Parts: sequence; C-alpha cells; structure tokens
Amino acid sequence: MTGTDLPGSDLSLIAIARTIGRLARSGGSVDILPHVRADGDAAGSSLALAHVVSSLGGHPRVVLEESLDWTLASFPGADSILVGMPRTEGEENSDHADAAIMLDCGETTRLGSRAPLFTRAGVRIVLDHHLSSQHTEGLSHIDPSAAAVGEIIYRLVRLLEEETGRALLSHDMAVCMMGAILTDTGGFRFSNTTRDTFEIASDLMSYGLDIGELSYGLLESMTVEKYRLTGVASSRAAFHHDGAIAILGITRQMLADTGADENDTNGLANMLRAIQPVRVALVLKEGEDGTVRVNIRSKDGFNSAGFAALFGGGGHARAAGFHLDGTTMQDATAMLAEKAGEWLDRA
Ligand SMILES: [Mn+2]
Repeated sequence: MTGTDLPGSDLSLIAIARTIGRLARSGGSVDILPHVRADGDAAGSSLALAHVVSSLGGHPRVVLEESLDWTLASFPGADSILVGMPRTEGEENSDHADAAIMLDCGETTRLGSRAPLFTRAGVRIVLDHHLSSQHTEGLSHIDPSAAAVGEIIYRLVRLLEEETGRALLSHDMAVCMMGAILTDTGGFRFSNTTRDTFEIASDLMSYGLDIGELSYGLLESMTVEKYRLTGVASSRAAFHHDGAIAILGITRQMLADTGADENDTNGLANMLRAIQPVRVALVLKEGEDGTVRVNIRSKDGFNSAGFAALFGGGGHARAAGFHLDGTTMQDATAMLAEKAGEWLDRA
C-alpha cells in the first residue's frame, strides 16, 4: 500500500510533502506546534512528524504549551519535547524556524503563547482534521474525514517515501501514529473510525507494535487520584431534559480533595455519554479567576462542534469544547442546561 492508493492524498498534502521534504533535506529547522493541552493525537502526530523530518536531515523541534500528560510520556522521542516559548538571549524576534507546522488545530489562538513561533516562521503549514477549522490560506491540509491527524501524517510519510525513493516509516514513527489513532478513535470504537483507519492501522502493525501494551498505556491505565475523582464526580452529575443532557462540574475543590489534576478529568465526558438516554454530556472544569472550560461529547445527532460554536469554541461532530469567561460554575451550569435543551428541541 502506498500513500497515493488512499483517498485524501490530495493536492494540498502533496504540496506540503514537497515543501517539508525540500526543507528537511536542506537541513532546515521545523517547529512542530500542536494545540494547547496536547492529547494523544496532537502529541503522537507531532512526534511522528519530528521523526520523519529528522530522518530526512532536517532539524525538528516539538514545542508544547504544557508538559506532556504522563500517559503520553512513553511515545518515542517524548524526551526531546520542549515546553513553552523557548527564550533566546537578546533579540526576541530572532527565534523563528524555517518552517512551522500547526498540528491538530486550525487557529493560532489554539497555540497559546507559542503563536509567534508559527506567525514568524518562514513557511507556515497547517495539518488538521477539525470540522471547525478556519485556516484555508497558504499550505493547509484540513481533512475532517481523517479520524486522527495521525492518519494524515501517515499519508504524508508515504508521499515523502515516493518523492525520495527511501523507506522512511520506522517502528518509532509507527508507535506514535498508532498512539495518535488509538486515542482519537477511543481504540477504534468512535464513529470517526473508517475503513482507511483500519487500513492504516493494519499497515502500522507490520512495524512490530505491541497493541495490547499501547492500548493499556493510552486508554486504560489511570492514577489512583483519577479513580477517586471519578467516584466523587459520578455522584455529582445532574441530568436534564428526560436524561438527554448530562452535566458535571469539576471544581478546584474536587481536584484538591482527591489529589487529581486536570489530565485526570479526561474520559469523564465519554463515561457520561455512555449512559443510555444521554445525547449530550457537558463536563465543566473550574479554572482560575472565573473561567470555566467545557468539554462536550454527544451522540444521536447532537452536533457538538455546532453547539461549541455558539460560545466561540469548536471541534468535531461528537466531541468539542469551548471556554467561558467571567462566570461561576453554578451560573455556567444553569445557562448550559438551558442552551443545550433549546438546541435539542430545535434539532
Ligand atoms: Mn485530533
């Protein structure tokens, strides 16, 4: 199987492969910038891309906004990740790469403090699969049919192999790509999983992956603090609209009481969505000074990305998010119960 056998290997990705290939072979520097709070797809895709850039002779730098979630720390190359805007002595504007690649998001606002690394780079490239992505100018490839950006990176690597006549895909890249796909598809269970997803995964398996170990590490293993938080949170969830809306607020106090952190809240929305009559699950996380982050998971036709857009957020059809400023958990909960109810009535 080669990259061109697969749908989605369209002209924009070919143009991007040519640009990355040319830059890397001439020893260029490439900043790889996934969205804030990098998840498995963001981190795995970034590292896979870094591996291929360096195998072509380029100098990649994966820069995250926050330190990597512990469940993702076993990705090959994770130890080379930089966190935060790199500081350079003296001239502040001198620190820009030959190319910057925005990954798993389509707006510079999703890069947080690292946005200048993108805007100042010589060449700017966007690789994404979000429905809500706005970025269309320049070198961008946004494919909402891809279950994970990991699939796009896989195609990119196959295109680079065709272009260079070299075998580039390695075990380490395959681990990162499979990790990206596993996390964004919930282990091939979410409705974004396609025939292409399985074809790519099948090919990646020929690189000697231990799928049991990977799945356990990325999808199952948890801290005892997360387990305790899940218990506390479960008893607090509220249901509205004949059980079609589930809302759960995670307060700073709940995190303090259980010793859990932000990352330990991952998966709670999926758990709520699993409850039979629930069509939309909203998990609210209390931030500092009146900010509330909201994670949405939905099913049965509730458009998460559309709902998130009402509040300036975005995402996918069944998974999205946004944040609210200048509110309290109580006000946000009441307001969202009402808005989600209206949204359901209109659908
Ligand atoms: Mn993704």
